[in-house]
Amino acid sequence: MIDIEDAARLVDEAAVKATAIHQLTTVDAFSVHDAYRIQRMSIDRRVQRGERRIGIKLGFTSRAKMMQMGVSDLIWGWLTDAMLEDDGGNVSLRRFIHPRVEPEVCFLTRRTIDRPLTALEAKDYLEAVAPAMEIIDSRYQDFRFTLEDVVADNCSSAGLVVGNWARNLDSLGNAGVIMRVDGRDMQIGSTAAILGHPVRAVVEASRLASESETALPAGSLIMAGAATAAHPLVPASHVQVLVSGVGEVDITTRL
Ligand code: OOG
Ligand code: MG
Repeated sequence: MIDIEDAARLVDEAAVKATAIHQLTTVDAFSVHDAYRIQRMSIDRRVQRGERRIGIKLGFTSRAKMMQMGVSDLIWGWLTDAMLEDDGGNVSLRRFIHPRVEPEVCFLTRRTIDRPLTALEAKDYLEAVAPAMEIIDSRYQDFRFTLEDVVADNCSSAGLVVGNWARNLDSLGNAGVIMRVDGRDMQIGSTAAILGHPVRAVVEASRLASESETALPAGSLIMAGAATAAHPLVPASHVQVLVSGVGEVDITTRL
């Protein structure tokens, strides 16, 4: 049987040291439920080091991502303040193993979410939306994992960049999304790829959080999941994510 505490230490240390580890499931099979226990314990370790939880992320909310990674269940993980990078900033890639970048949208909540919400209700719980990038960095060798592995590894969550907040959520249902690297459009999609409408990510977040008896305080961030496949993030590049009607966000990278 897997030792939850050992597993949490392994994924946490891999992140801290930016050194890949073998998939946990190759040693011991474990359930998705146990994977979330490992995830929670690994986040507790971060909190003990002084990091603060700032919200949650959803993963595999689009077909493009499910196909890219071969995993088809919705997953969720935690975001902490240490993961935040500045919009327009210069991001050092030293703290990552093999980072990838994804075009996303990020929601800011305005009321505590402590029960499952319907799509109609969800909008009332939201303050604003912003164009965003997620930097994912699986702690597993070759960026390969099973559903249980990736959940235990906090869903590859490693960094996020959030652009300016927009109050108008109306144009969000089918907004064009472009991820541009050094001026070239590497990924093109639509926010409709995110569960049909990104607000559904908030519905799913409310369901998943309630199932695990977690309340999301007002002012939390919810990353809706990538609208397209992820792209490798390499040093000395300029990455932009443009979401029509919402705005854009960009970073440059260095070693
Ligand atoms: C897992 C995280 C997936 C998304 O936006 O779908 C994710 C991974 O692909 O490593 O963040
Ligand atoms: Mg993501």
